[in-house]
Amino acid sequence: MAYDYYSGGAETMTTVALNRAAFSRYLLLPRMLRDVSRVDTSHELFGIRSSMPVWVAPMAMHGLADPVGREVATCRAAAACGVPFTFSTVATSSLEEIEGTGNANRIFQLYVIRNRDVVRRWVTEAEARGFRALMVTVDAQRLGNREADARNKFKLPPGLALRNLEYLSSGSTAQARDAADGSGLMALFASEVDDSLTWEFIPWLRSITRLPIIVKLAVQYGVDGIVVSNHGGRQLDFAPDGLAVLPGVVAAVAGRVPVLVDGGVRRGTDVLKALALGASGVLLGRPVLYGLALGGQAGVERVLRLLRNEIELAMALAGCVSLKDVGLHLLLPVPGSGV
Ligand code: FMN
Repeated sequence: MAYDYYSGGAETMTTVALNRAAFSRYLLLPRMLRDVSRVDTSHELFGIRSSMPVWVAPMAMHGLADPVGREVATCRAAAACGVPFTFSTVATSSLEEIEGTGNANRIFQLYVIRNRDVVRRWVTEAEARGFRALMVTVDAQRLGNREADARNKFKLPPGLALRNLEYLSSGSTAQARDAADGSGLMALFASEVDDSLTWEFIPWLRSITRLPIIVKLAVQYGVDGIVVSNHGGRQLDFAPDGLAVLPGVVAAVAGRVPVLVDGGVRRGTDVLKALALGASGVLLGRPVLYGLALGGQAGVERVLRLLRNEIELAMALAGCVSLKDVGLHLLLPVPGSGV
């Protein structure tokens, strides 16, 4: 049940496959005879520093991978590797526990539920507890049709709770645990998440917080950053992969705010390609959960270190000394791949 939930996506899973395939549309053209004895992978966005141009993506329910460590273990691993951690609304740890991890670079991901008093409470509390930014997810007013979860009657195992949703009096955590049939998560989304949400929400959010607002897409509503994402292929099946639309988004944004991208990033070369196409950074999803399932905090640290080493080596081999050297000149579109 947990593996299907983590690895799966919507319906035919075409978008899940596209996310990986996208990176194969580009080859890398290295530059030679550059002094790469010291390669600097360090990165900063919104004042949030990272040891590499990668943040941990918001992902629900880390307790399915590591029932003891949960998001706390992931957040600690990210801290040990100098990587920012995004904490999902649908987490199995509390805001207080995450504050206690010692990771100074924490972002709170917001699913907008109908109950705006609780939304306000999350935002205020995240700000008070030292979270550095808000990431508003706007592609999940309804949950995608994840058929494996419905078949498995996906539910939250005993001993875990959706701590942020405990602020609701409606017993939503119980709903995720006890859906009569079908996916418990689907039942929870249908009852709590605001499917009437529009852009008018953004100015409201701006009025209640000083934190940077990142939308996981809209400069005109006063956001501070954008994540180009298809939710790891878990929402609209046949949504395009991030790389396909990234150059258009970057051109439209024209440098006004940073543009991140996610989906299918697995290798250091993937990160280079995303940056070369104009991304300001990438989010890393499933590999983090797989590391957590296999080795708890140490497993997540290993995943992040492997990726950082790959980025560093790829930069050296491509002749890039710092992230500023990564650009479109490195890319050779594969002939016939449509780019
Ligand atoms: N995105 C959110 O904004 N909020 C979530 O709670 C959330 N939960 C997720 C749970 C799982 C198991 C996975 C795999 C993804 C989830 N996502 C969520 C999407 C990720 O933030 C991210 O966009 C995606 O996983 C990136 O693709 P990748 O897994 O191929 O790296």
